[in-house]
Amino acid sequence: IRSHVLLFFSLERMTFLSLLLTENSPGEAGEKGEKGAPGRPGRVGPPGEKGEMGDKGQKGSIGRHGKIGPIGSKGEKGDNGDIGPPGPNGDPGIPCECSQLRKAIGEMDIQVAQLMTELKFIKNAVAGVRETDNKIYLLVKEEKRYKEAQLYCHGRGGTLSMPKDETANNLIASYINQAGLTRVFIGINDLEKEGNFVYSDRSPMQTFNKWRSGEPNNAYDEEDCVEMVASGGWNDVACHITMYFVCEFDKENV
Ligand SMILES: [Ca+2]
Ligand SMILES: [Ca+2]
Repeated sequence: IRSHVLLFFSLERMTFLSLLLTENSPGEAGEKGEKGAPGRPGRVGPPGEKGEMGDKGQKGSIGRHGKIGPIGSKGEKGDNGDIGPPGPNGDPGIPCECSQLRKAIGEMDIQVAQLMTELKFIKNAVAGVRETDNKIYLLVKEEKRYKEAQLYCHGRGGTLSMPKDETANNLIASYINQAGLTRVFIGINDLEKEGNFVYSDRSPMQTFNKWRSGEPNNAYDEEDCVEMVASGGWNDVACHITMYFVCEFDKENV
């Protein structure tokens, strides 16, 4: 600012001196001076009027990804999936002696069954046998058909009882009565030839017999086996019915 003020005053004094020289002694006009230096820039003008709104700018580029949001709430349980495919075969097992064990068990089962049968036989025997000088009689309290009863006695070294005299018949009858029974199979049949009764050892009937009145009658044409009733009497009956029976054993064979 101060340099401008000094310049201003120096310009004013030059103008005043110039005027004094003009009034006092007007000379001839000098030569035209050289062109002066360009003047200072002018003052800043007033702001212009507001222009019209420009065109809309272009769409900006896509912004950055936002931050990851908070964890949502737990969803509901889904349905069961399909059954998967079967898995691969397992490794082979350790070989065992199973077949031998099964065989052993099977044999033991058979032995147990045999022992049970023997036990029944012994129970019968303990219950009391009857004997004569040369025979032993055993009442078997198991209901069997005639042929099964005969097999049972034969399997134990005897036969179905064969009363061949009064003594034997009375003994068997007594045996039945004391056991509270009314009938048992005895070893007499006409299986091979109708009306031709023989003992279970195939020996023929002798003169001795204890047929009840009207027997044997071969009722319904099917009575080929013989029972003894409590009185000691005999009756031919069907072989397929089942009842208790009496075995006899020779003492020599026991
Ligand atoms: Ca008959
Ligand atoms: Ca009869």
